[in-house]
Amino acid sequence: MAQRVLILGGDGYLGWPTAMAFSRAGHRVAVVDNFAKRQWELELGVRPLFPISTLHERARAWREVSEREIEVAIGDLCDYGFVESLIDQFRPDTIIHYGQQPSAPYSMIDVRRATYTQRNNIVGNLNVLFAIRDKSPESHLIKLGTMGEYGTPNIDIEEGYLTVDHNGRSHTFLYPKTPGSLYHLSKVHDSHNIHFATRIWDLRATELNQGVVYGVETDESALDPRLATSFHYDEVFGTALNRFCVQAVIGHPLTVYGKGGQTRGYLNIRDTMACVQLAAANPAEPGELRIYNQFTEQFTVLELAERVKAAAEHMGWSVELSHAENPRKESEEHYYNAKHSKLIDLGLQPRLLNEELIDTMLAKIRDHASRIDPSVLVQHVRWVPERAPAAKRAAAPART
Ligand code: USQ
Repeated sequence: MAQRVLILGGDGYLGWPTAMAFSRAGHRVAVVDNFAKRQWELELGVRPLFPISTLHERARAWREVSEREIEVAIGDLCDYGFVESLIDQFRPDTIIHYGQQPSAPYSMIDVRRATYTQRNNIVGNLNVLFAIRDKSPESHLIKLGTMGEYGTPNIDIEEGYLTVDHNGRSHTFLYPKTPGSLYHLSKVHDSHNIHFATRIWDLRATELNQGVVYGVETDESALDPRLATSFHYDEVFGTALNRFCVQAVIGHPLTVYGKGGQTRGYLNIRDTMACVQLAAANPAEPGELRIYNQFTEQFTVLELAERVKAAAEHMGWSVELSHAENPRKESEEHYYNAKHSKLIDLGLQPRLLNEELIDTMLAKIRDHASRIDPSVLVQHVRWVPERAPAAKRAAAPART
């Protein structure tokens, strides 16, 4: 059934392709953005690999290509008046919330970026929850969470909840979180706020705890260069596999951080489109927070780099791996077993990572190789600031 779908963060890597996918499926779609991502790009001196049109140009191009409309609204989710009137006027059946600062390294640059990330993400999300409560309580919120909320605990990761037996009694809690960056922590706070809103106000919400997304295009973005998605490969906004593919194309050693045993869930950007559509077609009930772990396979970063190296070598390129010093503080060898069956049960048919898929990525990236700026591959964002060498630190006076 056709829905009214409001996409927050509709100018981004996932938001814009999601808008086109829902529009093509016959839904009425509106996108919202404040262009913050374009501002962060300017601030850090990076840009997406493929040339990206303005949001209005993208919407016009979509109209030409598909003969369908994507409505555009510009505004900041931290401005409650804007969010309230938007939701009041559009009365969405489904709200898909991508409108957040999405980079772990960005949140770890300094206190300004850390507080900005948490304020922007948490306040924006709370504004959305209040506006749904007061203006459109039947709307189903689909919130992009992240697998990184769980961290890498030494037990199996369940889909959202954990039942704890304690002193002969039992209770089901949100799964305990041990995230590895201040960005991931902002999403943990969001999860608690959404859980609260479903428990106390009977809102309906689905949280998609998504793994690391890779891929250069979706079925819709491939229709016309003006519909391209904003693919990043720099240290701050690029994700692991996307970065390794760009590095392979220009002969830069693949930057495996530390030992490379860091295991994460991964999924193709086309599967993100499929998962979000499944979540919209199967809304949560009032008072319910559904949580899906949204990834299709898990890899260590070393396995990912080796796969890219093998694919590139079959194309006749020589590729090296560099075990660069890890700029992050994270376990480089650990247990990882995250459940992810609920979206499969709803009908997801995963597109698994194979050599053909990596070849397609490498070929498309090679076509834009002249736009690659090698200087942004390593930007020296560190989780723990480097300390001055001991000799330079003033010696503490000895106790007597
Ligand atoms: N890594 C490398 N070399 C690189 C880049 C990354 O070894 O050049 C490692 C990282 O240290 C980490 C793993 O690869 O262990 C994944 O890093 P990433 O940068 O691909 O992804 P991450 O920072 O975890 O964040 C990304 C998205 C974020 C989303 C998250 C899903 O930027 O928005 O929430 O993936 S998840 O990782 O499951 O939390």
